[in-house]
Amino acid sequence: MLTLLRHLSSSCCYGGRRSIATVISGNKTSKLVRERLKKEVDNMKMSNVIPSLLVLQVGNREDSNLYISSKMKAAAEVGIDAAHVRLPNTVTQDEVLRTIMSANEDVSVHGLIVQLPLDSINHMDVEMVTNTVSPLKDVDGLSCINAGKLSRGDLNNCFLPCTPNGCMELIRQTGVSVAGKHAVVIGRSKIVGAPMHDLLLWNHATVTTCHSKTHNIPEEVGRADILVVGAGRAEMVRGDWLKEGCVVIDCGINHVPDESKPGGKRVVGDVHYTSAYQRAGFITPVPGGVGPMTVAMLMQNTVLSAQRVLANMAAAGRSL
Ligand code: NAP
Ligand code: LUD
Repeated sequence: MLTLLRHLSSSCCYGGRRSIATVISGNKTSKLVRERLKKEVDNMKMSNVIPSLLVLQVGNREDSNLYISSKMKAAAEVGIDAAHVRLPNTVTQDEVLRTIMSANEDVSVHGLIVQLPLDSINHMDVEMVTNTVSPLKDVDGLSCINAGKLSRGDLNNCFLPCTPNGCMELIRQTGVSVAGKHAVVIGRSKIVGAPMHDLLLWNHATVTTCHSKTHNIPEEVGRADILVVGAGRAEMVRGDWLKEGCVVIDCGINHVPDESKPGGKRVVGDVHYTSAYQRAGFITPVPGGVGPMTVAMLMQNTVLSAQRVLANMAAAGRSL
């Protein structure tokens, strides 16, 4: 009975007001992506190419360790040959750049990422570090070459940043078309907000991007058919800001105190889930939403990079 009520209420107005949203699971969607990639990797093995990924970490942040271990686990599942190199927090910028350049030159490495933030006692120019990664191996899509291509709509000729690309995949799961919709992004960072804006724009949405200086964010949010939030502010977006039936994608990962939990804290998003759930048409949970998709999209980019290498080898062979 409850299932029937939920079905009715998520697809139409019930009792005069629309209620609960459909939850878009990143856990389930990322599993489907990993299964598809595993088949692609198995096919590539016949050509003797195994996609390989190098994850470079500076220092020893607990959150980075967790995210990298998810990436290593996903890689093993898909059949990607992945290595994790952790440099101590005493490393100099020159040593970091040298490590990146040697991976750039290593033909057996298809994908290279530098996990952020850098945890070092020495000064690091993050822009210089991310831009030292060869654009051809930049499976995080963070170098200015790949970001520039994305900003100009050259989507098929670059690596798309993993978190925004994962958000697009989750939006696709809803069946809601992006073209012509009003999308609102909260945040304009290089890793989430700015590329999210670009991806929505080139998928033909009309996009408003909000940031810390935006006046009246609730009013902007109220116009969104599709809302993507990456502000790093626990439960900032309230349900009563939302347009009824909208798509809500929550990138936020925030730790808030919770005495009832073993570690004394729990993870919440940038959206107040319980109130948003009452008003949205679709919503992603935290955890289990965007996070696992970030990992899956990194695997996808790594496989794509190896496939591009293979295609170039085949083209070179043909021209001999
Ligand atoms: P960031 O670099 O700190 O950027 C935050 C952005 O939000 C900035 O553009 C900032 O505006 C804006 N902002 C901050 N407070 C705001 C407010 N009160 N109102 C409006 N805009 C506000 O953070 P990030 O790296 O983009 O990450 C954002 C969140 O996503 C964090 O919780 C992070 O942990 C999470 N994240 C999750 C994933 C994932 O895979 N799930 C991946 C990456 C990040 P200004 O530009 O004006 O400062
Ligand atoms: N740097 C990332 N820094 C941080 N959550 C991730 C992430 C997995 N260069 C570079 O990996 O793409 C990156 N490239 N990022 N992030 C955040 C960001 C980076 C965040 C969450 C998860 C990767 C993830 O799997 C799970 C979930 O949301 O269900 C668990 C969340 C938890 O803390 O319990």
